[in-house]
Amino acid sequence: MTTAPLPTETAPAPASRPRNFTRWLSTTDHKDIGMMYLALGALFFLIGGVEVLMMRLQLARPGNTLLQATTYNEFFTLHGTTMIFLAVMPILLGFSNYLLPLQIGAKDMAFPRLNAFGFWLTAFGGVILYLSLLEGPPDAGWFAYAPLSERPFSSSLGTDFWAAALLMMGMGTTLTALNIIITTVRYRAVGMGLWKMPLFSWMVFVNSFIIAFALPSLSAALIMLEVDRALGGRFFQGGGSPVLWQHYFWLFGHPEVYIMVLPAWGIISEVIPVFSRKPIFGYKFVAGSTLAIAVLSFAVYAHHMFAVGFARPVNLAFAASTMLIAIPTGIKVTNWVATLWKGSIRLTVPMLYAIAFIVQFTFGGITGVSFAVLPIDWQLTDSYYVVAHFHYVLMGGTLFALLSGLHFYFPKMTGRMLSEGFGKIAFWMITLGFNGVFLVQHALGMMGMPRRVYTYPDLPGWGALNLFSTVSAFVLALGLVLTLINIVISWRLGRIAGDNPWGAWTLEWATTSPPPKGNFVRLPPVKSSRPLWDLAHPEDPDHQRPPRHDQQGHIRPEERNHER
Ligand code: HEM
Ligand SMILES: [Cu+2]
Repeated sequence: MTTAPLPTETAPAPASRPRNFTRWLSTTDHKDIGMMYLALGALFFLIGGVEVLMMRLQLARPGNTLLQATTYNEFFTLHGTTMIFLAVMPILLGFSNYLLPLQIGAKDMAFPRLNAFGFWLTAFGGVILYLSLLEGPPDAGWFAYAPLSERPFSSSLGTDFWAAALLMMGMGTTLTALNIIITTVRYRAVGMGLWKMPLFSWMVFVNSFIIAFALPSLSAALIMLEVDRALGGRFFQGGGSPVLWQHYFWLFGHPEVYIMVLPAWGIISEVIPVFSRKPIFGYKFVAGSTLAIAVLSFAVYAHHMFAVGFARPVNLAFAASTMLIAIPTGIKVTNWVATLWKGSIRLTVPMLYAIAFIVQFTFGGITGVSFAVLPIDWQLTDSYYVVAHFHYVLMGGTLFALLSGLHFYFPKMTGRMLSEGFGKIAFWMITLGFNGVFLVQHALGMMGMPRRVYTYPDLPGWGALNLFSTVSAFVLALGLVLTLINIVISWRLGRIAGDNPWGAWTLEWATTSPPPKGNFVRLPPVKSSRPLWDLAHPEDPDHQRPPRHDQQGHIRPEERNHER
């Protein structure tokens, strides 16, 4: 194994960190904004977590009376909305903001002030959502189906706050996406073609197009809903069509799943090669399949609506597209596993999270495809099987990838290493806790337990499985608290990281940790997708390697086991 030496002269000490609170308010540095997104996401993750622990306590035994029905409705609405829009989205925008300019060798985003504006819109969206507590929180679920979300059935102002919050956050996210697109197109380092971009940047780039095309559908739906609610309009009520809401919502809602998962895939595609000491297997396939997914993510949206009762050809079309999207997704999983294959694997904490990601995400993907089989969907829709499925994708998938990224990039962001020992204990608690919470919910769903119920009767097995799920949730929560403690302590006392502690190959590791304002003192030349490898191995650079396969398509013998 070879570890790349540090390729740059050491840059001067970073002078760009805001030192006091008011500077945080006015900063336009992409790294500061990235950190603020991460902090915002962590804060709301905590809030969404407390909400869900209350829900799990209520569900711990049959006939429990800790929460009332209405309170439970408010909690799951706030939990779902918070986790998606205020925890996961800000965290992935935080990584995108922090890393994209560094990975492509840029000084900052194309429009730094717009970038800051996007952040503050998101933050104020969060404030508005929680201001609803004063007026009665929203209670129509995170997808706010009409007519439940219309005035006659949801008369408090909560749903109006909810809609206003989502509109504001949507605007912020869209502006950020446009900024990312322009930054990527205009500010890549000399020599970095689109197909040489690090995979995280590549996926964030593609993701920004999904954002730009998906969010308008949500915004339109929200405005129509407000016309109904505030002005007595009839889009989704009184002769309008409640199903219209579902079309608008899921035309945003399914791409949203990929909006959350693409950056996660990007992180995994950075972490796996570094800790296998091999280049990613099939770079072009990993990158290219992302494009297929971007298109298909819109084409599958009505698989959330099979229970509506479409005509048969419509059902078939959406079932088929849903099965189809498993192909480019499967390509990615195959490429990650092939990268692990015969690599010299280092089981660091980021790598552990990445491996858990692959297993759990694949599992969640398979239960997802099972819904494309219509009779299965009709049987299991709105049951705990669905809750189990989407938590495997969103938490076992996305959130585990974000935790992988956190442990991988913490040294770059703070200059210090997280404790590996602490990290491993937390990893096992989080992984066992997570699987404990959600694995049994597949069984509960198949036994007939509906979702969104605040309590349930004492049917055989229901009480025991729910109790197991609740206890596991606390193990999981404890693991997350340990992670937080690890962050706080290591930030002050952790081992000094240096520029490139993991021996990685992309440009963000070619500058100091944390990077100075303007990011780089001098950029190394970029000729392949692994510039730091090329720099460290002038005798064997990526861009001069003969193809790995001979003319018959077999891997050449000297390529087998070759560490690149
Ligand atoms: C900390 C671990 C978590 C636990 C224990 C948990 C548990 C739950 C529970 C019990 C429900 C209510 C199910 C129902 O009554 O239908 C729920 C709903 C939901 N959760 Fe989580 N969750 C967790 C993390 C997350 C994360 C990380 C996300 C997203 C990224 C998320 C997204 C959602 C969504 C979208 C809903 C649906 C809300 C709705 O029905 O409107 N959860 N979760
Ligand atoms: Cu979907």
